[in-house]
Amino acid sequence: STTSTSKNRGLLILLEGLDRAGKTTQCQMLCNSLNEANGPGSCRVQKVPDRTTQIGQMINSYLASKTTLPDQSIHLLFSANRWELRQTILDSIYSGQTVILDRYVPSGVAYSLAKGVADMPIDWCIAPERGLPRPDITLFLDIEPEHANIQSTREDFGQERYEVSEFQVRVRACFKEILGDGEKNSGVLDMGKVITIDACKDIKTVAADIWQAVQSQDVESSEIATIT
Ligand code: DGP
Ligand code: NA
Ligand code: NA
Repeated sequence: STTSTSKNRGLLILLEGLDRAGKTTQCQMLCNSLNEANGPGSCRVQKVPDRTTQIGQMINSYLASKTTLPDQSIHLLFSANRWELRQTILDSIYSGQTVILDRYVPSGVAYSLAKGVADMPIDWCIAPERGLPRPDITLFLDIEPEHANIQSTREDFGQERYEVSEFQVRVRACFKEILGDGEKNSGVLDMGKVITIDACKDIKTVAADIWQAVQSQDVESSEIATIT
């Protein structure tokens, strides 16, 4: 089983990718499939950033361009938002529930790095993420930025701060630097087993590819790893 392992913990599964890659739809489809296979409530989706907390509301306001903040400040707020989620993620996993993350640390590093701010080198960007739970599997939903709208179920693309094509091209390059090419440890960050999914395919094919990738993954340790 992919959710309740022989080690009796759930999996931490991350879906990453550019805006409009179809992450939210695919997170829900994967979660539904896992709940069907392993029982209702055996899996849940956690959206990151979680915009419901006070820090999340500051992030939401920044993304809507209702407030401005120094690049360093917003970077640290996104990270703080993930730290707010840490304990509930760990509680879920050690109670046997699989957690699917809709974005996480790679977004945190890639979106800041893509800004090209001189005093925010990659080590600076990664530093506040160290110690957070490390995903067992990271699925990178890869799209060509110019094809993004084909997959989009969102009518409102372009409303938020980062939803600009030239910026998305740079974010994609940063994701690849961070996550690598799928070979172990080829990326700058250890995000567990990294699998690139061609997310330009139709929704059902992408869902099937994700399902197959998750099925072939076993938990290697009873303890969840941390990001180093
Ligand atoms: P989403 O709610 O998934 O649409 O994400 C909102 C936007 O914020 C999206 O353009 C990606 C970006 N984003 C997500 N996480 C982070 C982060 O940790 N840092 C930065 N700078 N941007 C992020
Ligand atoms: Na977005
Ligand atoms: Na995030």
